[in-house]
Parts: sequence; C-alpha cells; structure tokens
Amino acid sequence: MFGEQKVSYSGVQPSGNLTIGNYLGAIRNFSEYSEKYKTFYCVVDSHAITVRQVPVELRRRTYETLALYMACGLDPEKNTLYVQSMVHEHAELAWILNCFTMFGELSRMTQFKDKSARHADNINAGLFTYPVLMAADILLYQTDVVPVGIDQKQHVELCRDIAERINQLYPGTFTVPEPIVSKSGMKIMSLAEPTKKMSKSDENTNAVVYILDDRDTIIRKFKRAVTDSGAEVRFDPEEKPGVSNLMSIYSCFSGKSLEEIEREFAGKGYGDFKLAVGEVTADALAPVQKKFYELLADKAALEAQMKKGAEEASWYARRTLSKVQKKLGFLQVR
Ligand code: ATP
Ligand code: LTN
Repeated sequence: MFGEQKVSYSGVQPSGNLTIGNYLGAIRNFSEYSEKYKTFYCVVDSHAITVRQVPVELRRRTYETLALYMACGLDPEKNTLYVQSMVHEHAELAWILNCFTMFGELSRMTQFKDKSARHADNINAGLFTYPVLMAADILLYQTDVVPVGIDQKQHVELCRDIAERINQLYPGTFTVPEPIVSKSGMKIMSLAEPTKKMSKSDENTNAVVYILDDRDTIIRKFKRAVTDSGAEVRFDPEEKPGVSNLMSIYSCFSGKSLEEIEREFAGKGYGDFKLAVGEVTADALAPVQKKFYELLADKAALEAQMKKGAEEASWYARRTLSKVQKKLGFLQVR
C-alpha cells in the first residue's frame, strides 16, 4: 500500500529467451492489475548475474525483456516498467535485509538447491542471497500482491517472513505482500520431460517453446512433444503428464476448459490434438511478436522508457529506503 493505493510488483530476469511458461505463468497476468493497482514490473538484471552472463547478451536481453513487457500488453503509461540496476535503492535495501535474514532460511530455498547443483562451479554468495534482493525489490514499493509462477512462491513467502520480522521490531515499516499464482498457467512443463518445469535455461531447445519462435517452429515442437502411452486426450497429470501439460497450454491460449478440450478431441488421436495446440499457440503469439519487433526496432524509445521508468520507481524506492534507514537508527544528515 502506497498511500491509498494498492501495489502489484513482479520481475523477470533477462537471462535467456522468454518462454511460454514465463508468458502464461507471469507476464500475461501482470496487466490484470494495471487498472486498479499501482503496478511496477521490473527487468531484474541484477538477479541475472547470479549465474554468469555474456555482457553483450545481457544488454540485448534487457532491451528485449522490456520490449516484451510492452508487447504483452503492459502500457508504460499505466505501469511503471523499469530496469532493476538503474534504481540503486534495490541494492541498498538488500544489504539491510541481509542482516534480518537467517542462514538457515536461505539454505532451505529450493531454487538455491537446484541452481547450485546445476552451476556447481559457481556457487557464489549472490546465488545464495538471491531471495533477499528479491525481497528488497518487493518491499521497496510497499507491495500488496506479487503475481508469479508457483516456483517463486517460496521466495515471496520468505519475503513475508522478513517483512514481518522487521515490522515486529520496527512497527509499520513494510506492507506484507501476498504471492498470487495464476491457476491456469501455474507451471508449464518441458515438452521433452513433462515432469520438469519448462525453463528458459534448458539446453534442449526442442523442449521449450519461446515467445518469439516462428509458427513452423512452434508447430514442429508440439508435434515432437513427448506424450504418453494410450491415445486418449484426458487430463491426468499423474498418469498422463505429457498430454495434461499440452491440455493446460491449449486451455490457457484458447480459453477453453479442460472438459471442453476432452470433448473436442474424444475419438481423435494425439496427432490432431498436438497440431491444434501448435496452431492455437502460434495464433496467440503472432500479435505479441509483431508488436515486439516494432518496439525493438526503436532502441532510443526503449531507452527513453527505461529512464522514465527508473525515475518513477526511484521516487517510491527513495521514500521507503529513507523510512527504513530512519527506523534503524541511521543518521540522515544531508
Ligand atoms: P531460469 O530458467 O533462468 O531459471 P525461468 O524460466 O524460471 O528462468 P524466471 O525469470 O526465473 O524464468 O521467471 C520469470 C517468471 O516466470 C516467474 O514468475 C516464474 O515463476 C515464471 N515462470 C517461469 N517458468 C515458468 C513455467 N514453466 N510455468 C509457469 N511460470 C513460469
Ligand atoms: N526471482 C524471480 C524474478 C524476480 C521477482 C522479483 C519476481 C526478481 N525480483 C520480485 C517477483 C517479484 C524469478 O522469476 N526467478
């Protein structure tokens, strides 16, 4: 809550090409709050360097992620869209929150366990304290709701614990945020291993549908998707994880319920179904892609947006940071 206004906040890392998992689980849901909430959506480049990045690619993806936010329907007049490293208060509040976060809490984070297994040669302190920077992002804006995919729920819950701990010591410091996980796009699975999350950092690009894949690629990837034995299009994530994942994707893009989909494909084979999933996905992404390429062609306009977004965000961030510093006993002699 900032004044009378409720706040929605979320972020996406510019660490790879964005997938339909990022789209359905996160970005598509951001605009739901644009009308009634004060909304902040951030390109979290500081989070991205917890795993090694190639500088030219990080730069390119930072532009691309901002352009994708806008192409996915986030109007910069109604939402504050900005880049994390351009607002230095994030790093400053993160340090303070580090001093209120326990080693044991961070050790329990599943993303840390997964990522340190995947990047065993680079288990840096930033990877470990990643959720603290994320808590700083959220708490700086006195956020009420955080729309994320299910994999990020644990981080938002840790953020709540940190906020409550600080509020107990220094009452009224932070709004305690709530994670909002959309039901439909909760967790889109890999097309090759449907028990694993579809992830932009997956090395097998055939397992992942990117928002910017062209129509033929999308249709080919779905055609090749792993399905289950049998031939029945039925939703059963335990017994039929492959088909169920495709049904969720089809449902998200077409707006049809799972029952409607079962009826639509009763008596038809997996081939027809997979083609339909590919077509509906390609149709839904086509306008997003068109808008994206238009926006990306004008770098100067994107940079102007980054500047404007960072100025807007800084105003809010400065107020919270200065409030926290005062409460903690830091001098504010200017
Ligand atoms: P990485 O592969 O680098 O770990 P990622 O694909 O998980 O990245 P993030 O930038 O960490 O992407 O996530 C951005 C947002 O997209 C988060 O809210 C996350 O929960 C959501 N998200 C990511 N993948 C999926 C998925 N497969 N299904 C639903 N939501 C997802
Ligand atoms: N950790 C998140 C990205 C992220 C984020 C945030 C999401 C960074 N800061 C604040 C919501 C709110 C992820 O998607 N991996």
